[in-house]
Amino acid sequence: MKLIFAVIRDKDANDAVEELIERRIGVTKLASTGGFLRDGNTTLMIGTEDNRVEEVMQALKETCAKRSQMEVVAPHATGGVPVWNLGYAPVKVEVGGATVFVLDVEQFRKL
Ligand code: 2BA
Repeated sequence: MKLIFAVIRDKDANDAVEELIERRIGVTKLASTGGFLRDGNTTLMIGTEDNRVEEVMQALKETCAKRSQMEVVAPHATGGVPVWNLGYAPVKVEVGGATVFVLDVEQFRKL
């Protein structure tokens, strides 16, 4: 058995959990904070059979992989300076990504 820790973006967490639950893979969602940015992120704790690790990776890739997406930048994102032309301009930003650790589980018991 393996225990997988996946550090993902908060925004991707619901999709990732739904995808795992749909595949009948157990998951616990933990609120976490990145040491570098000191910003909130989500850590998923996933216990699964060895032969399903790749399926978990696939589920995480589908829901959390790094991708570019168009986002509308609100005026405050310009640093408080009103920029009429840029106020609500859609810009391409990179979102998502997952940092994944796979550990061997010595014992798994439910007491
Ligand atoms: P990522 O490398 O994608 O890491 C995203 C989050 O994953 C990290 O958030 C942290 O919560 C977790 N993580 C990454 N590597 C880990 C590890 N070896 N052990 C445990 N947890 C780990 P943050 O620490 O807030 O980092 C956010 C992003 O800042 C990182 O994205 C990376 O692009 C950048 N970064 C992190 N440390 C850096 C450093 N020393 N210098 C420059 N950039 C750094």
